[in-house]
Amino acid sequence: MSFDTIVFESADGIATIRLNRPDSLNSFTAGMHAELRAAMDIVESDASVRCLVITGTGRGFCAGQDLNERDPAATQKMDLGESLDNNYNPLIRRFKNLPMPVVAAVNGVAAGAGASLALACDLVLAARSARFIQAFCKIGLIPDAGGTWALPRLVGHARAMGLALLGDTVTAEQAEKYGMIWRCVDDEALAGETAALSRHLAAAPTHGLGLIKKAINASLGNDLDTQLDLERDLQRKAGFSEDFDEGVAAFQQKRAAVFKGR
Ligand code: T3D
Repeated sequence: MSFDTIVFESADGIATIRLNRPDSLNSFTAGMHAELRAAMDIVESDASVRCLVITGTGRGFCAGQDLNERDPAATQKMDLGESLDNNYNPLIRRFKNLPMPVVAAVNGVAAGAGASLALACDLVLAARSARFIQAFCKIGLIPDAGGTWALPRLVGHARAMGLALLGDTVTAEQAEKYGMIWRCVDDEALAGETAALSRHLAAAPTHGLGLIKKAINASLGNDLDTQLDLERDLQRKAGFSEDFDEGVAAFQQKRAAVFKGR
C-alpha cells in the first residue's frame, strides 16, 4: 500500500511507519492521520508483525499539529476537542493497546503532539541532536495526545509542570537523564540501534511482551491488590502460551529459544 504523508514498510516481523512531510517537520495533517489509521489497520491485522517502529524523515521527528491547517481568522471556530476525539486520541490508544512493543526512533525535534506521540511509545530511542518541546503553552493550548498523562509519570510532577508551563527545550541527553526516554544515542548510530532493538523485540516472545506492556501500563492506575490480581490473570495467559513452553524447553536443553510470538 502506498501513502503520501507516511512511508510504511513491513518485513521480518517489524512494521515501520516513517512520518514523511519533512518540509514541515512531519507535522500532522488530517491526511496524515487518515494514512496513520490505514497503516495501523494493517499492523493490527497482520499476525506476522511483532514490533512497530515509528520515526520521521529529515531533520524532524514530528512538530505536532500542522498549524497551517488552523485558521486563526476563521469566523467559525474549530472544535479542537473533536480533533482530539477523531484523530489524536484513537492513535495514542492504538499505540498503547497494541499487543507488541512500539519503538520510537526520534531522529530530530519532537514538538507538541509529536513529543506526545514519542512518549506514548514503549521504548524511545533518540538521536543526540533530537529535542523534545512541549510547544503547546506557546500557542495557548495544553499538552494533548496523552502528554499530561505521560509527562508526570515519566519525569515527576515538578519537571512535568515546568516543561508544560514553560515549553523549554529538552535535549535527548537530558531526556535520558530525566527518565523521559529509554536511550539517547549518537545521531549516526540511531538507525543501527533501532534496527538491532526492533530485531531483538521481533524475535522475542511477543505474546508475553504484550502482556508485560499491559501490566506495566495498568500499574500506573492500580493499587497493589488490583495489580496482584492482574498479574495473576496475565501470568495465567502467559503460562498457556507456546512461547512459554519454548522458553522453558530451550532453557532445559541449553539452546537458544525460537519464539513464534504466540
Ligand atoms: O489543533 C488540534 O487539532 C489540536 C491538537 C494540537 C496538537 C499540537 O501538536 S499543538 C502544537 C503544534 N506544534 C507547535 O506549536 C510547534 C511549532 N513548531 C515550532 O515551534 C518549531 O518549528 C520547532 C521548535 C518544532 C522547530 O524549530 P526549528 O527552528 O528547528 O524549525 P522551523 O524553521 O521553525 O521549522 C521548519 C519548517 O517547518 C518551517 O517551514 P518553512 O518556514 O521552512 O516553510 C516551519 O514553518 C515548519 N513547521 C514547523 N512546525 C510546524 C511547521 N509547519 C506547520 N505546523 C507545524 N507545527
